[in-house]
Amino acid sequence: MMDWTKWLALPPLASAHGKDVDRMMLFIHLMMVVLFVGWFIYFVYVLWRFNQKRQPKADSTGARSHFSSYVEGTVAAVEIALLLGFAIPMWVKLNETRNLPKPEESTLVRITGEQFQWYFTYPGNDGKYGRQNIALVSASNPLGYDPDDENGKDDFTVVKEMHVPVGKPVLLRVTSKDVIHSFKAAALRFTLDAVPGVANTSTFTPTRPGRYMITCAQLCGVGHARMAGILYVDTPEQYAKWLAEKQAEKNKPTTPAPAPSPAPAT
Ligand SMILES: [Cu+2]
Repeated sequence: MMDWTKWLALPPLASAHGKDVDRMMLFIHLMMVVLFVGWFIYFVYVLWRFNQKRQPKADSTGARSHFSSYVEGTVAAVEIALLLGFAIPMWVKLNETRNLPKPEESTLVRITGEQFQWYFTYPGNDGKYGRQNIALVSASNPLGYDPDDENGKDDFTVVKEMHVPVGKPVLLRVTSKDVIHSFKAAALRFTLDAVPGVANTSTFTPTRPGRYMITCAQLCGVGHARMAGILYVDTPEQYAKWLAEKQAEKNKPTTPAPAPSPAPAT
């Protein structure tokens, strides 16, 4: 079957839920085409019917038949049908997106927006994040993670590039350090606002390995346009390799070794 959503010339689709988004956009565009063509035909008809030759004198009485009432009734009926048949199922669908996958079965990523870049924080092998404390925020600890928290020992943060494995739900928590940003990955048909003081959660499942553009979808200042990043949808092997690299970087001592800590449980 022909895939009509190709007509929209959107970026190649790379998420499981994206098909529904594309179908909705196609449907909205088709309805706009109907409205545009319909009104255009009516406009041309009015130019012809009421030009000076056919209608030399203004008619102050107006419509005498019930025709216009029938038209109005029909328009109202169509709108009610659209509301019941289109909008309400959409709201139900929207509600379904609030059913988040289990953290144990997902790739966890915390995304933090800042003028003008994205931070991506991963919980490491234990799947648990360390505590955050605003008093700890500094140039070397931009997100204020508590270095003494055991859960945070294997956490790591990267900027501008995000990696996720293909085929596994990604569970996101998106927030901002300063102004309102919006995390957007067009190929995944995914956008989620990053609001300071609010932790927005949502999910998507990437379906195609590749590199995709991340942008900020909320005008947030002079550097808004360069607040871009790259989303790498990796094969499970690539992702495991990347994770291992990041973990090794994290464990490399950069300062004199701190007091010995218990060996990480495996
Ligand atoms: Cu922004």
